[in-house]
Amino acid sequence: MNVRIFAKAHQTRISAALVAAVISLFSLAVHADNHVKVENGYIRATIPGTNISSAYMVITNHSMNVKELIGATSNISPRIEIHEHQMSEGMMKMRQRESIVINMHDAVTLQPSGLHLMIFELNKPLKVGDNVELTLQFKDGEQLPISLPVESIKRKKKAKHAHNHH
Ligand SMILES: [Cu+2]
Repeated sequence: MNVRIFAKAHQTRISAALVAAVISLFSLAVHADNHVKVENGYIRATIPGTNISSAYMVITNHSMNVKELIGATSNISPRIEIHEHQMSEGMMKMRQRESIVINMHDAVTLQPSGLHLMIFELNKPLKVGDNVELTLQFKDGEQLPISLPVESIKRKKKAKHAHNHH
């Protein structure tokens, strides 16, 4: 009799802990909603005599929705486009894209020879060590401000290496 009562009390305590765990998981999920994370970002230093650059980064969608990147804005340039390098008839060609779709819990990598943000008409040269503020624009209206370090073209190899380990 005593044993049975003890067992029942114990069981009640477990289910209360379980409910608390479920509640905290649920609030974590709500908190993560609309959360897009940008990592490993950088922007290329300008080559003397040019006024263009490109930006690279890994964008991860931790939100509960499909996110669609439709562009970026910055006070360093009036014109930033989404570009993609593609092999076509044995030639590497660059074309503009309307957007990049990032599925739920998925990530896209903007990298040399792939997807990138192409920055035209820079109003000043970008030097290694500078930081550039960009705002990513999403189709659902979200605006995500990011800060990217300016890095030399040599970063290319390093980024590829890091990606292989991912
Ligand atoms: Cu481009």
